[in-house]
Amino acid sequence: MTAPFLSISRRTRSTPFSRRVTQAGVKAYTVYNHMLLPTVFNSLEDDYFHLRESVQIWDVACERQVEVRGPDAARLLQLLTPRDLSNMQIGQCYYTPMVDETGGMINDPVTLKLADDRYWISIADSDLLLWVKGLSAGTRMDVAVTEPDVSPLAVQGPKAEDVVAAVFGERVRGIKFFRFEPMLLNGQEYIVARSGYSKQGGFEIYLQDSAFGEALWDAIEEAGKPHGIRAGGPNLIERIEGGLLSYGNDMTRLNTPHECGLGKFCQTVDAIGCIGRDALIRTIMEGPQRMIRGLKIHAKDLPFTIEPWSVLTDDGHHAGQVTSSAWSPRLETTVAIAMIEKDYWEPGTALVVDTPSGPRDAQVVSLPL
Ligand code: THG
Repeated sequence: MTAPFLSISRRTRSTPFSRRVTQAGVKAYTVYNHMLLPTVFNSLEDDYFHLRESVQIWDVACERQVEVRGPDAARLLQLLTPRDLSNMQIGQCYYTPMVDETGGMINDPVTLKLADDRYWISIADSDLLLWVKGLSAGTRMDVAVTEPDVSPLAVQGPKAEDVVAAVFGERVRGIKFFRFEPMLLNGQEYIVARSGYSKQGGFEIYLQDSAFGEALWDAIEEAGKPHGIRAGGPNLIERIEGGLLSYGNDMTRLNTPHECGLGKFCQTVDAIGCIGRDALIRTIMEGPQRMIRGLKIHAKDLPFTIEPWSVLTDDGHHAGQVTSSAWSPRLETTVAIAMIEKDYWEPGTALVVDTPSGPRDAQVVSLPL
């Protein structure tokens, strides 16, 4: 059976790097924030090993920025998240669960504080711009909410620091995890952050003018040549092993941040002003009924499906659902992210996954693997 392919049009927005991605031989895309996101270049497994050993350049322009600018910017940001932003410094990135008035996850972006009155919300795949514009208009806050011409380009992998230092200078080595600095290259300003959607280390470079996208790509590729740089993208195997969640896959509006294991990024009681605060405080009192866990599924070559797979106990009780899975060529097992009910979420618990190939034994594990 040949896999279906994606019809690309103007609605599947291209990026400032799309021509370079095509030239690099992209084999598969997904759509993220209505924009193309490359997922495979050689093969998922080959890309995975290369990412862990070398360095890759990723077109993650689909991580769109929602810019909030104006005197009420900090107040509007705190309305969106149960993470306490009161001590956030300029130059910091915060992983920020964002919730609606029921405490349900709306997005899990990285927020950058550029100035006391200016933030970028680097969003996952949901139309956060509309929610933020709606809240800002409805509460009559004094802010401008826009999607600026900003496109992140990620450099990920163990050699990333050498590559980014070769382009932007030795100063990048001093940037701490989840911090950023504005840096100049040929007269253009770029925001250089130590962050990215992999556990292999690296940077995200925020391009602020699409016209310079290919020049930036080329400078990184050139500097990366001695290190064996290749084009890549967020890798399904690597991100499951790393426990990095994918909004829309592993969590939806039906989940609280606590169910998503993001409780450590919430200070709900202190997050005064957060729209979901009352609802979340109620659910914190009850305690989460299910939580994100890793699973090792004892099976190979499981087919691709769209619907989550049911997780059961060996006597057939509902125990949860698998939301992401992939064969790990390193661990030689299928690794998965699953939402597991409270009675079964202890690591080591033996469960059964109802896969499209039939029932398969599985074990709850903690992430990262
Ligand atoms: N970078 C940027 N924007 C993004 C992503 C990104 N927007 C979409 C998506 N990714 C948002 N989701 C995540 C999920 C996990 C992390 C970042 C964004 C992440 N988590 C680390 C972890 O869990 O180990 C560290 C979090 C921390 O300690 O603060 O990096 O990747 N620009």
